[in-house]
Amino acid sequence: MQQEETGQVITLILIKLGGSVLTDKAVPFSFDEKVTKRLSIEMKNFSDQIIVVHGGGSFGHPGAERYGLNTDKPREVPKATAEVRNDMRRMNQKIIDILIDEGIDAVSMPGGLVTRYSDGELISLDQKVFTDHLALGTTPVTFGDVALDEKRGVTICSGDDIMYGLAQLADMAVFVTNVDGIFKNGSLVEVFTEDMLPLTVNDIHSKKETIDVTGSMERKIELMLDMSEHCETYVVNGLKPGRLRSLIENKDTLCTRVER
Ligand code: IP8
Repeated sequence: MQQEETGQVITLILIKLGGSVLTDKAVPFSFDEKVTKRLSIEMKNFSDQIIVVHGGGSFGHPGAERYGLNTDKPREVPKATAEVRNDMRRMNQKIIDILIDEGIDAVSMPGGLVTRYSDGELISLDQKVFTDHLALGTTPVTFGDVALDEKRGVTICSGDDIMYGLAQLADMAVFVTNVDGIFKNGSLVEVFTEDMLPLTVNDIHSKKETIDVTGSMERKIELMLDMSEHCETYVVNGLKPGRLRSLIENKDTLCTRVER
């Protein structure tokens, strides 16, 4: 949280637009312009600062899987890096175009250029490049990417890792997904705490037939629990109009808050 000279308090919100909201993960290179546009409208004219993070969806995950980029032995590294980076930049360009059309001064900050990995683990993220762009008044838009890895050559940088790496700066983090929140024993949970783990198969609402190289729902929840020590952390359904906007305006809406 920052205090402006005027005394006004500026908060920073991290918003991750999940790949399953922006694309149909089962159809390579599909992109839902309508949903992206609506979510952009929900994020605009907002008084607090925002960093947008987006996932790979149907652009990033098929290539990442094809070349084993999330394993300790990625294949055809030069070609894989070029292709998957290009696929992610094509997706990012579509999002940036829509955000700018909606009047948001969105600037692209590829995840692979602001992170470093070792053996698949995030070891550093350049927070300053984000705060400097926020200070300019722009809205950084970063995304899952192919990143350098000091042991493997390259690895996948997931949007979730970037969320984690930025959590210390933020007041609130929102994971925008294609489900209403986190479910336990078939019911939506309002506040999800660590003692509710593990989840059962029935609680995991992800389509099994789609590719997601960056892991399980449980891994995501562990990461959200860690993030919740720095900022309020939520999961919300981005396919339901208005929920993201209500959440960032601190109005009541259906979602899950994650709290350690
Ligand atoms: O969808 C993955 O990002 P995520 C990025 O946030 C690639 O896990 C390139 C697969």
